[in-house]
Amino acid sequence: MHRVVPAHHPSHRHHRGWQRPRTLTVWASNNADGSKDSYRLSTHWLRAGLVKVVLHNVGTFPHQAQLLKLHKGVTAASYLASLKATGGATALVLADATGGANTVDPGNHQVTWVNLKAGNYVVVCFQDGGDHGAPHFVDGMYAALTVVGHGNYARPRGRVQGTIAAYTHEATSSTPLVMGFHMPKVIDGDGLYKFENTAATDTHELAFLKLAPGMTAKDVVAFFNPGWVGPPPFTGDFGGAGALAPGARSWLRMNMAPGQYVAVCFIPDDMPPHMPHVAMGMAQQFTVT
Ligand SMILES: [Cu+2]
Repeated sequence: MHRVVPAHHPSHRHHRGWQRPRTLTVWASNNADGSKDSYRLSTHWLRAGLVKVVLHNVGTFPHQAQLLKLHKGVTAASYLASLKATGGATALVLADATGGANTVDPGNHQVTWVNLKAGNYVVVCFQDGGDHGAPHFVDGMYAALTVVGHGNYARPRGRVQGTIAAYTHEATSSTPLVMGFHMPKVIDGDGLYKFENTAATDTHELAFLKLAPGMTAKDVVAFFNPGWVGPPPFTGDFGGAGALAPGARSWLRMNMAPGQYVAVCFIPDDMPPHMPHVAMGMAQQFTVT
């Protein structure tokens, strides 16, 4: 028998957060010369818990959608002002990296999932492709986002095919500092994978580059250091998962054609001269089938 729940029943008085969506779709675009970049967001409110983040690059330069949770007292406006004043150097001083969809080439997309707690967030593109080389947040690729309510920790549906773990092994008296990725040597190009940051203090991201023929992860590291001669050893951005604070995790749906790829992290090191982690050796080659 059909049961009608009366309007005054407690189930009709959910916390308002319960009615907020749990999917954030971001369309990233730019004008012809790259002097203006912009996001369109499906929502500026999300419900706490497992959130699906979908990035569509509808522009003509590579773009990303990095989520960051602002520290108490930091507003979206003050954070942007600080990023602009410091060229992005305060990104992880005033906020925690909370995943998102990493950089994809024009026409491509990336799907990720992450558990978010209530708070004030921003979506930021730190890429600097364009006519004058400024990071895209300077040109408008920046948005505020609010997460409300309570959510239980959850993982996406579907079989997780493997784990990619970013790590930092701090230097000891007998071993050097090493950063890298523990990951399967062969990745399913449509598979669902977990990404976790096992470092104690470093923020790490997971970005995929396609290797140019004959090139290796060593070449990619060399490219981001002084002295590289010749064309880039990679041919494009194939997504990945946004940066995560130490101890955090997310999931991503791979979107790569078969071939040779490299996983890299561009987060600037917290120690001077603040080299991107990839230049310090954080690059791992893998095969996509
Ligand atoms: Cu890193």
